Amino acid sequence: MTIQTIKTAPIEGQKPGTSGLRKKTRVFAEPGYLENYVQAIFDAIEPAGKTYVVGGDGRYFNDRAIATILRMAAANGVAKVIVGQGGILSTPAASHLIRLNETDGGLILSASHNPGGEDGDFGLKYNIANGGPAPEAITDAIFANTRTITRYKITDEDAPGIDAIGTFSMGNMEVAVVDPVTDYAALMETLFDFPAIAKLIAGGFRLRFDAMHAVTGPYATEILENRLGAAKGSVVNGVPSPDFGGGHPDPNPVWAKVLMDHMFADDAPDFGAASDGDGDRNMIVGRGVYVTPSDSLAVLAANAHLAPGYRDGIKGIARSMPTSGAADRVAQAMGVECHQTPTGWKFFGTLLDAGRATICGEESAGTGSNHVREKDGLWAVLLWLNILAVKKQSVAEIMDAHWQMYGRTYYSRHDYEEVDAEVAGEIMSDLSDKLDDLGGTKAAGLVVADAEDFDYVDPVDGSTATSQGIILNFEGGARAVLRLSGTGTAGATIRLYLENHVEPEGDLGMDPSVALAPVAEAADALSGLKERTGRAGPDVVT
Ligand code: VG1
Ligand code: CO
Repeated sequence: MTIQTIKTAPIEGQKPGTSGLRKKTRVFAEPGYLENYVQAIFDAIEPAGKTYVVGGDGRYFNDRAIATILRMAAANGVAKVIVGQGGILSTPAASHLIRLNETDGGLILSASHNPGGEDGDFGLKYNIANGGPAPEAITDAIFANTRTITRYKITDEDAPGIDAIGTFSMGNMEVAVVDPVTDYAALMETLFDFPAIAKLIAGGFRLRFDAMHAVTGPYATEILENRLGAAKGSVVNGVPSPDFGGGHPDPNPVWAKVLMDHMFADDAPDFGAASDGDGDRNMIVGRGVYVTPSDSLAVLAANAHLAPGYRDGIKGIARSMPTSGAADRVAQAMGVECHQTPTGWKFFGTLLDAGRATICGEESAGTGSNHVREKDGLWAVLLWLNILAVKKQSVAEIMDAHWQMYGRTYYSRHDYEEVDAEVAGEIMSDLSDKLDDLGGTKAAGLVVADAEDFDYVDPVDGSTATSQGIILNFEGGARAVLRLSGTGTAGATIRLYLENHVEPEGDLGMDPSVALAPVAEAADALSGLKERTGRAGPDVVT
């Protein structure tokens, strides 16, 4: 095996502050592009003699990218790579393998919920030894390397085939190809009462899991059908496809509309769920009832003790800033810590490591716990099933009881996609400039109580993140948040997050769009969102 050192030039690409690189697949596949990014990672982490996990969500280019990464890992002196069979690993399963094998980290290939395929998106991120996304100090170093890189190292030897389980060698590097599902499924069995869930299902409880042609298919089929006894065919779209069947693997009522329709039909099953491209997100639907991710986080936190893995209770709850305050009310009632972090799972890592949070969640359909250091779609599904099995209530009954106790926080997110980046930046900076003067301002019948540009200081390690979104608090408890997406690959996406809390004695049965209409109008009046983007309304409402 000979190591080749190939001359290269800096690449454009990573947004500072994001935990990985997401780009159009065609850009990633340009000669040298992936190689440059991989070398930028290796130059930031001193990989010689270390062990890493490598796997991805199976989208187009996954296989070729893994072959390149293996050749570069060998050339950079890596001792061992653990790779999922066929290149497949869901993001939570990769996080688990990193932790289980006490490796030094991992490379996860995914653009998550972004569409895949030759004309879709591709992505790559580095996770650290705790199993979680690299913190900003490391991603900033990687970013800096992409701007100064002059060469990358690669072997002339081809990577071994990874379609069969086994151990191979590339020079001094060992390549262990492992089953992607086995260890993850075993972990789930330690957390949840599988016999109780199996009994529920054997008693006639019906479920449908839509894997959206993405990575969770094999995991869901093994766990839900093979181990828990759900009828064959309960998992739909369960074979990962390179372009996700031409779909958009984002589990929300818009992109998972087929599942939504199914769950609102006359013969709907008792429980429906979906997951995203890389398996870290979840959507939960009961018969005739959609559970918002913010509410799901609150319900899971309130009932986690019903599952064996959380029998002793939870230490704290953490949610991303735009996620609704529903979980805060649960934390308060339980007397546990409650944290509000910037968007992105990496901010939960320090809290989980320090034992200051057990359950974490984001409004974008991500929930998880201290069992790994990523959000985990199937974990949320299984915790819901465990709760349903113990409570012997329907999803609708559980939601009603929750709202009767804590009140209901109506919630919705409006996305304005592919906005001109300059216009989007101006909307945010103009709003930011006038925050101090907004208190007392009337808009659409609401009065601004206060406004802030969200800055975060990590309570564990003191690291900071600034300007993470603009919060508009209104008198009476409603809130609007505006922030720019960090995961899009075309133009800018402005996200407007809306919430309105109603106490238990108030109207708990409103249509969310009605409950939130004044908040949306007020946020629009204060930011000029529609006028300045030239849009009549949002592109996606979830
Ligand atoms: C989105 C979500 C955020 C999530 C991120 C990664 O980011 O809003 O909550 O952490 O995607 O999720 P943004 O910057 O576009 O709003 V995934 O499933 O890509 O790993
Ligand atoms: Co994802």
